[in-house]
Amino acid sequence: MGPRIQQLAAVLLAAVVVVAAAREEPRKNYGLDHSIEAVMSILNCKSDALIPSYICSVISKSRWGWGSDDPNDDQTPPESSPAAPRPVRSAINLTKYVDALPQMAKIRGYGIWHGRPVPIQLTIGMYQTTWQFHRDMPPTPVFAYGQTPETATFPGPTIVARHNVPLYIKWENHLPDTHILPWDPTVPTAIPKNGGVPTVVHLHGGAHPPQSDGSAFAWFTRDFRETGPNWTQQVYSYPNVQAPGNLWYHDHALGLTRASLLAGLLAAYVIERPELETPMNLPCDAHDLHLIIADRKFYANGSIFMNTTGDVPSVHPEWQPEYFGEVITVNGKAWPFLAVHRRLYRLRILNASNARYLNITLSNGLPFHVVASDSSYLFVPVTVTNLVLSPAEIFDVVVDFSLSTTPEIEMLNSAPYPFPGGNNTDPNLDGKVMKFVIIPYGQDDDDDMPADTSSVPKHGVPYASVDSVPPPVASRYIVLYENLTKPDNLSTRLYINGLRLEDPPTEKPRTGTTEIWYVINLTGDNHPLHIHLGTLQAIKMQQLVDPNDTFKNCMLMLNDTGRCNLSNYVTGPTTPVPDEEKTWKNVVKIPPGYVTTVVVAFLLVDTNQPYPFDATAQPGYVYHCHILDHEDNAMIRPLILVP
Ligand SMILES: *[C@@H]1O[C@H](CO)[C@@H](O)[C@H](O)[C@H]1NC(C)=O
Ligand SMILES: *[C@@H]1O[C@H](CO)[C@@H](O)[C@H](O)[C@H]1NC(C)=O
Ligand SMILES: *[C@@H]1O[C@H](CO)[C@@H](O)[C@H](O)[C@H]1NC(C)=O
Ligand SMILES: *[C@@H]1O[C@H](CO)[C@@H](O)[C@H](O)[C@H]1NC(C)=O
Ligand SMILES: *[C@@H]1O[C@H](CO)[C@@H](O)[C@H](O)[C@H]1NC(C)=O
Ligand SMILES: *[C@@H]1O[C@H](CO)[C@@H](O)[C@H](O)[C@H]1NC(C)=O
Ligand SMILES: *[C@@H]1O[C@H](CO)[C@@H](O)[C@H](O)[C@H]1NC(C)=O
Ligand SMILES: *[C@@H]1O[C@H](CO)[C@@H](O)[C@H](O)[C@H]1NC(C)=O
Ligand SMILES: *[C@@H]1O[C@H](CO)[C@@H](O)[C@H](O)[C@H]1NC(C)=O
Ligand SMILES: *[C@@H]1O[C@H](CO)[C@@H](O)[C@H](O)[C@H]1NC(C)=O
Ligand SMILES: *[C@@H]1O[C@H](CO)[C@@H](O)[C@H](O)[C@H]1NC(C)=O
Ligand SMILES: CC(=O)N[C@H]1CO[C@H](CO)[C@@H](O)[C@@H]1O
Ligand SMILES: [Cu+2]
Repeated sequence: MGPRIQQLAAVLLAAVVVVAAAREEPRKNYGLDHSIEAVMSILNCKSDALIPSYICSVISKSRWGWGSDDPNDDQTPPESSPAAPRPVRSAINLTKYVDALPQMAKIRGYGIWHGRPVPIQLTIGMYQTTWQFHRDMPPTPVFAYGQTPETATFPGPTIVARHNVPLYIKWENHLPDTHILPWDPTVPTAIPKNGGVPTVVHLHGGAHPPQSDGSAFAWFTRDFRETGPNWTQQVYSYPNVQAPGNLWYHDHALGLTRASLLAGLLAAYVIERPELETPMNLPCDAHDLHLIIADRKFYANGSIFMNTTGDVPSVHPEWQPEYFGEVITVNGKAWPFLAVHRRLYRLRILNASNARYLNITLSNGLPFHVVASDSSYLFVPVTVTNLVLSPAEIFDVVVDFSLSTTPEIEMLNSAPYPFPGGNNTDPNLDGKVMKFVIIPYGQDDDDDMPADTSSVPKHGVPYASVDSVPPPVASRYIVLYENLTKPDNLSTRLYINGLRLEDPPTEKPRTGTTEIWYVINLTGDNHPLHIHLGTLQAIKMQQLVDPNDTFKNCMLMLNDTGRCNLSNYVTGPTTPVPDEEKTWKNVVKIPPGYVTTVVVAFLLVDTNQPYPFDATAQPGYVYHCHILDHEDNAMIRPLILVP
């Protein structure tokens, strides 16, 4: 079958499935905890019923509102420089923990046909709408994913797909003619001739054909009016052939990711495999939650703030190397709270910040039992008291709230920004993430809730180990550079191997093989390395000893690890790879001044089989830094697989 016929077949099949599913009431439960109804249910916790009354009374006492949308009516404290305009809302007095943590709507990414999951096609649109980030803030204009404009949310709906059941999605752009946030035409950017906001969707962590990867050059504007040079098709196909895990989907249009994700084009995607996961007996349904963390800064009128002045405006009038906001949002709410029972919860924590790293802890020291990281389960769960997340990184953890010694628990963040050498978080602002409020025994709003029989599994999956894949067939040096001004050291650009995205591909791995990448970070920042299609795992992190920048300066001139005598400098201490990161990852944190050795697998790691689709087709894939401001300018390179 050609791709077009396959597409048609899928559309027809989807129609059949929809009709069949409508007839098939009540749906069968396959003896799984994850009943389909629960998956489909919209766990929207807006209802006050979830908030015990004593908490509500505490909240109302601490209520603090602006009461005005007037940008000039800014109640921030006086600053040291009174001349500076102060359009930016201070978050200091945005009362924390007054909005309940919502769960985004779940969309089932498969149909049921004679009791079996079957492929369907979904349509998901991108809409401009408004979103209430905090009880006391005016509605904020956002770009959001949803099946309709009314149901579009920040973040968008969670798609729950089934292992080995293809899902087809028609992504529709309903966005206006202009972006709601500033972008910079001097960085490589998709610029349509006739206006409109270029978009293209990438499923982060997905193993899918290149035509469905969301190439930065495959963008399209509203109603497909205009398309980028690599655009081929309206409907994307996601085979879901990989191991089960946590993925996410977000915009990937050339030069616009930092603005479009900031505006709201991001959401979770899960691949489930019940025969493997049900025996793990993890908390499920209402006790299996997504926490999508993202930092934002707002104008006094509630609009998302993004600086319109670049740090070196003579080079890039608007581009800034990193976006940081002091307001931490979780599932689209600023410092929300969640009422929890004394039992186990599964929390799928995604850092969807543009540039902020997180180092999260629970204020009463309660540990996280990490069961998976990014889209892969661990070999065995790992218990930790803090988790360091780069942007785009996911940890899937179980927390046992029955062991809480306090009635309330704050989730705190201590990661300096930029990470690791930057400013410390403010303990009253970005140092806080959200709060868990323990529902006391006997005050249950659902006393008929069955006892908690879930558990932290003893074992994860055998394929998590780096030794489970075939030995590497090639090795490469990947060097991360930053162009800084002299003498101020302001960033004008970041890049990989001295090359641009537009330059011919140099990374051409053979599909079905594994490789070793030595990633050399010659910048001051930690960079989250993300490889489309492939999955990766750090095995060694060794510090460079280069006090006089001899190696760095040589590399800046020659870009040649041999002539610059790399081995003379890789002599520093090694830092162990944290146990909770020893599995197949979609992003690996690359520390500054280190050589990080990474195994990259271009095959299905659970079976060691090649991809059951043509991964060598055009337009290929990319790999890049997942600090979005870096990816846009332009820490991104093509990746072409060869037979
Ligand atoms: C913020 O709230 C605190 C305590 O309620 C108060 O002392 C402070 O003056 C407030 N700051 C502003 C800018 O309103
Ligand atoms: C909010 O204020 C900013 C800065 O003054 C302005 O650019 C933006 O258009 C305003 N947004 C709305 C929705 O009025
Ligand atoms: C915007 O960035 C410029 C350049 O770095 C800086 O001077 C200015 O203070 C920033 N504005 C705000 C409101 O943060
Ligand atoms: C979230 O991700 C951003 C970049 O994508 C990163 O800068 C930030 O540190 C991450 N935060 C956490 C808590 O992991
Ligand atoms: C994260 O925080 C913990 C405890 O707050 C600290 O011990 C650890 O060193 C931090 N990790 C990083 C990488 O900063
Ligand atoms: C770090 O703190 C300094 C001094 O307070 C401030 O000038 C700078 O803007 C801060 N950097 C960031 C990224 O917020
Ligand atoms: C670095 O910046 C300088 C001036 O800002 C520019 O001339 C040079 O081409 C840049 N180099 C790279 C590799 O971007
Ligand atoms: C810029 O970097 C150089 C070399 O690392 C350092 O010597 C200098 O102090 C830095 N300048 C500023 C203004 O930070
Ligand atoms: C820099 O070196 C890498 C190999 O380490 C190579 O692939 C790349 O083409 C080089 N860049 C330039 C600009 O020569
Ligand atoms: C670095 O430079 C200093 C002064 O120029 C010199 O004394 C020292 O030996 C150099 N260190 C190395 C490792 O080259
Ligand atoms: C994809 O777009 C780039 C940039 O315009 C172009 O160089 C390349 O040839 C295109 N590839 C395909 C397969 O269309
Ligand atoms: C800013 C910073 O820390 N840069 C370091 C990155 O790594 C190189 C390693 O050669 C160091 O020399 C730089 O000082
Ligand atoms: Cu980066």
